[in-house]
Amino acid sequence: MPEIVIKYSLSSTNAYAKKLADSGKNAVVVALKQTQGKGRLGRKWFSPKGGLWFSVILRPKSASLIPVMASLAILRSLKKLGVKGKLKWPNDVYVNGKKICGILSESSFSQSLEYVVVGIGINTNFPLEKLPKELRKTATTLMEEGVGANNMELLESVLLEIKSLMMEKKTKIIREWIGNAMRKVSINSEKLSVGGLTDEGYLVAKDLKGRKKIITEGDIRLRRPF
Ligand code: BT5
Repeated sequence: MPEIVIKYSLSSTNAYAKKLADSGKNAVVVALKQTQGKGRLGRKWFSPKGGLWFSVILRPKSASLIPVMASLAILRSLKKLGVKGKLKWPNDVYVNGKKICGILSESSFSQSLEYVVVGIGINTNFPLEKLPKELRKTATTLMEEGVGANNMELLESVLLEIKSLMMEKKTKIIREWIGNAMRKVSINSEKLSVGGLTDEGYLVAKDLKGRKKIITEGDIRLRRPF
């Protein structure tokens, strides 16, 4: 196990972990709460006390499937708690159609890849009222799903699963991802069905006419039923 740094409050565990990584350290950074938790594309991640907010410093050869591995590690760990999660590209974890976890992966390159900081936020032990009103229809927490979780045990499980996924074959990882992905989505209002992932972690989808598309960035929305 790497060194685990636990802080009561941080602006963002990713920001703290990046500083450690820049000084050559490897660690897992946990905060009981974050005051400026970060989502992707400059968005906010609300991180009240009770949730599991942490960042892992990794130094892999390639960063491409790291968020995919992280999402699978969470899925496997939730399964051990009897919770069935589903994946939404690029790397959200949903339970009963609502977001329970987000992943923010940030890479640093000099000549080549130096490190990846994978930030993971899992809504565990707090009620939905701790999140802003506008998120209460789209988000859920383990507590809200009637599941009690020990944050440190969940952390240990996710870290062990990431470690084991990093030794697994790409094809196996991609197959597991597809098997757990939500299939019917839309991007920029275009309806698509999810078919798979490329080796780089891009989304392979088909439009309603059966034309294949590779989606490299952006946000997808869910179409119901999933
Ligand atoms: C994410 O971004 O989902 C990545 C979130 C990563 C958070 C972790 S916590 C530890 C580490 N340290 C950090 O500072 N960050 C990482 P994105 O796909 O952009 O989704 C952000 C959107 O999710 C927001 O715009 C809200 O709509 C919604 N959201 C915010 N907080 C939420 C929460 N706690 N639960 C569910 N949805 C939330």
